[in-house]
Amino acid sequence: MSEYETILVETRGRVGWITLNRPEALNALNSQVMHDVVDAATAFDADEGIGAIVVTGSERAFAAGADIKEMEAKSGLDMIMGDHFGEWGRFAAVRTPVIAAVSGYALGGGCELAMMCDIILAADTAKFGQPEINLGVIPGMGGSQRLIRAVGYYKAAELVLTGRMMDAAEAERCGLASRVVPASDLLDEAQKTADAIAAKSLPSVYAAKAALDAAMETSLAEGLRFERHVFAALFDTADQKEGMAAFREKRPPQFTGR
Ligand code: CO8
Repeated sequence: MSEYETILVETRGRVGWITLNRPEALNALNSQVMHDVVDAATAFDADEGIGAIVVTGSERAFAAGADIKEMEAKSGLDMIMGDHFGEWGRFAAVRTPVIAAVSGYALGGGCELAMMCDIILAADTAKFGQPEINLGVIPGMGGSQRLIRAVGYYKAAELVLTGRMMDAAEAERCGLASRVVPASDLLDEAQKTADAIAAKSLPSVYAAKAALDAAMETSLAEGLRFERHVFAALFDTADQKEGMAAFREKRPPQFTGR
């Protein structure tokens, strides 16, 4: 895999790691970070040897938002015509499950990047927020939409309208963080969680993620229909036969991703 300017990329077992690496700007998400993260994530997504992806930052900051200095001088037309930040949609669309391992600040675009992931593991030092209102704007990478789906209208409205930060315990209580762990354990826990996912049957993992995504995007009736079709389709995989035979034979399954 090629070298990147703003991220570090490595593979640990069947897990692809993307570490945001702009310490001088608390990992603020400029266009280069977006290109790098999207490129690395889509490359991992295309690799059958990768069963899960972890995105993380530094101890001090997962990401302190979109890069304010890059955006400051732009006009509304620049933002629309340049499709500024539009590429993040390709990150949200990867089929491989993505774990955000969040330590320190996850603000604005940083919180929104975490919410594009499937699991948010938070260090006890994590701080989440949508402070764009303090800059005279609003969330622009999904914050007003995904936060409501995660925590409900009233909590999301309070955070988006006041710009208040919440700590990891509050984020877990309200359903934004999947789990909170001591900061010193964050990366190990992320690897363990990713290993557990990567050990499953790849077709069923993709199907589970697609069904979960459908729940966020469609009506209950449509989502249930989608789930039923995908559930049925998995019965044509070798891994379904292997998984159920292994249960009957009281042994661990040997999945092949077929
Ligand atoms: N952008 C650019 N630079 C940043 C950012 C940022 N978001 N956050 C921090 N930095 C820089 C600082 O400017 C500083 O650099 P320098 O030393 O050169 O001045 C360096 O990082 C360290 O930051 P601080 O000195 O401020 O560190 P503190 O520990 O004092 O404070 C905070 C940490 C509280 C995180 C503070 O840096 C802060 O408030 N940052 C901004 C948080 C914010 O407002 N985020 C939202 C940004 S807007 C956004 O995300 C919109 C997303 C949608 C866009 C979609 C467009 C279509």
